[in-house]
Amino acid sequence: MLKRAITKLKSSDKSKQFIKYCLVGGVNTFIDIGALYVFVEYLKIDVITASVFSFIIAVANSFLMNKLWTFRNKSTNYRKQFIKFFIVSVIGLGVNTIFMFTLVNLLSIWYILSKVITSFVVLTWNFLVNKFWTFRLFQQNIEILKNFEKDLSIIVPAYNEEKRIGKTILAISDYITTRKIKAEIIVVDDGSKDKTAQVVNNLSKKITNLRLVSYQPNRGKGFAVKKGVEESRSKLILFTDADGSTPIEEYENLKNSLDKTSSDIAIGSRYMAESNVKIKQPFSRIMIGRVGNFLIRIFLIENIRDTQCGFKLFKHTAAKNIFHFQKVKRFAFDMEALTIANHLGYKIVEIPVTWSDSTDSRLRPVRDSIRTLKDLIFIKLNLLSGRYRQEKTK
Ligand SMILES: Nc1nc2c(ncn2[C@@H]2O[C@H](COP(=O)(O)OP(=O)(O)O)[C@@H](O)[C@H]2O)c(=O)[nH]1
Ligand SMILES: [Mg+2]
Repeated sequence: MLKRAITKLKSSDKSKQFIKYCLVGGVNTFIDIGALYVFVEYLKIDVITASVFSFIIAVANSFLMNKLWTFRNKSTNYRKQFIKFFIVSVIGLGVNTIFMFTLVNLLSIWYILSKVITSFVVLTWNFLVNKFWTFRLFQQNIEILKNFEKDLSIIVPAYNEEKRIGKTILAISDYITTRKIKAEIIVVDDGSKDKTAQVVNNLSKKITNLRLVSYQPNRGKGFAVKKGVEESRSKLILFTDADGSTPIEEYENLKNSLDKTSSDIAIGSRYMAESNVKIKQPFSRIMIGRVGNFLIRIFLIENIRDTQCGFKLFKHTAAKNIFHFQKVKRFAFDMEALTIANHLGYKIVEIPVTWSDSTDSRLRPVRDSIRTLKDLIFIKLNLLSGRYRQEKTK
């Protein structure tokens, strides 16, 4: 019963698309004839040339209407899609001519009936090829939960963190216990050379909702967070650093802002007037961060002051969709996540947080700045070539 209802709903969605496509076709017939009339009568262009121009105008209009309305296609690659659409239209015109010739001249069918049959064939051909080729969207197999096991997953990426992570986990665990939050802590450790895994495993004997995800070899913070998101089965997903630079208490501010502003993502920020930076990062790191933010603003997304703060909260669906497309494995993954979020139309709110920098850092300024710069270009190219284009799963 439910299955049948779903199938019906899906098919009605498809037929809606086809009806829209036919409507666009109708509008275009008017545009085509109207433009032809103007060219011939007012601009005194000969009929054949005018009909080529009017055909191109009609195709251009039909392209835009179908892209933006019928198929709601978000790809920014207009040129490639238009070329495809044009090819389909020209072939359609060819099919139209062949059909008309065959039906009217060879089979002697009344020309109006022939036109009806031909239009139906050509429209269906155009519709299908445009749907599955020109405006193809890659439907992804993303598992989006509707029933959550927990309210919150706290992901802590950790690399060589034996000294810092114990204190951070205890603080998080205390916090969720006193606040009675139904949460789990997921530590993602990849190839640490110290006793990180052992420390976490020991703690997990006392803290039941603590989990360790481990793999080899080391692949960077971005990859670790992605792994954590894949593991999460909670309504909200937070990631935070193992050094506890931002205290877990800030979670509440982020969550409240998510609710208040109906956003999908709340990100901690160190660079807002109300931010409370107790211990600053070293000057060189602040400079790197600032330059990074500046470049991001120019190239990728405006309006975000601090893309790099390691404290970010996502709604389940947003996190699953965004991290599915995540490709950057190292420190630029934040920028990529926010770029994808923006591209998929998720709403981001930036919240001032407390930050006490921990001098020990996994980031190596020169090597990682160069990598980040390279990643920035990689992200922009992905964006332009439509690699983040895929339809999001609801
Ligand atoms: N799993 C994993 N975590 C990482 C990796 N690199 C950094 N991290 C974690 O990312 C967080 C931020 O790193 P940190 O060295 O404090 O960077 P900084 O605060 O930006 O200087 C910490 O929890 C690190 O353990 C990595 O390659 N793998
Ligand atoms: Mg740190």
